Amino acid sequence: MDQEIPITQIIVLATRNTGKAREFQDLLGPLGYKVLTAVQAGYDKEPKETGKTFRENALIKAQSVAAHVPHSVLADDSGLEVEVLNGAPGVYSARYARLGAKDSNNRHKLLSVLGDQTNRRARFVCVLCFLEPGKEPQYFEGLCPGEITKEERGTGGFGYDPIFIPDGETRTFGEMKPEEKNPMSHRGKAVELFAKWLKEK
Ligand code: ITT
Repeated sequence: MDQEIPITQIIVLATRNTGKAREFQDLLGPLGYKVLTAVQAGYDKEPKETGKTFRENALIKAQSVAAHVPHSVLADDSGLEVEVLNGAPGVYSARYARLGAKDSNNRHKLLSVLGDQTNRRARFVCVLCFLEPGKEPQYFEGLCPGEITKEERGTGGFGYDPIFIPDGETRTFGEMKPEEKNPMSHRGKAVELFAKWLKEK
């Protein structure tokens, strides 16, 4: 039962993105931590992501939740950087089509901006910020390079998954099962570093 779990064993996720939350449950559950979303921990506000870097935004999100819960908090700021677009949409990935856009709007916008462009190189970036009460923030970063497709393929995952093929694969993330995507994704790699740090501390 929740009451029996020491407070240090609980990690609160500072995200309102259900796709991310699902992946964190899969990735962190096996490490023995009880993972709660901010909403489950009793906090349901969303901070303004005013940072210019993934790191700044991850810290903003972690601090906003940490101020309201007595647990360790993990925030994720992530996005897609496209080479011919000089790294766009980057930190604006969630609001590429417009503020409050649906994932499908963002994907359609990217496919139409790229058109027949032959250089379709891109990479996913994930920066995690872990905040323990009274301690300095810790950051962990993961990258996943790949290519943008010309059309959507698959319905798995979230965000840009149906139009992203990671290097070394022929299928999009949208065509993969979570257990296939997670170990090679930007988030999976960042969590791997985080898990190593947790084990060593
Ligand atoms: P929170 O801030 O509440 O965590 P968010 O969706 O606004 O949710 P971000 O600001 O970090 O989060 O935006 C990340 C966007 O980048 C996300 O909405 C997706 O469009 C995209 N993205 C990040 N990781 C992804 C992944 O694993 N697969 C597909 N798209 C991803």
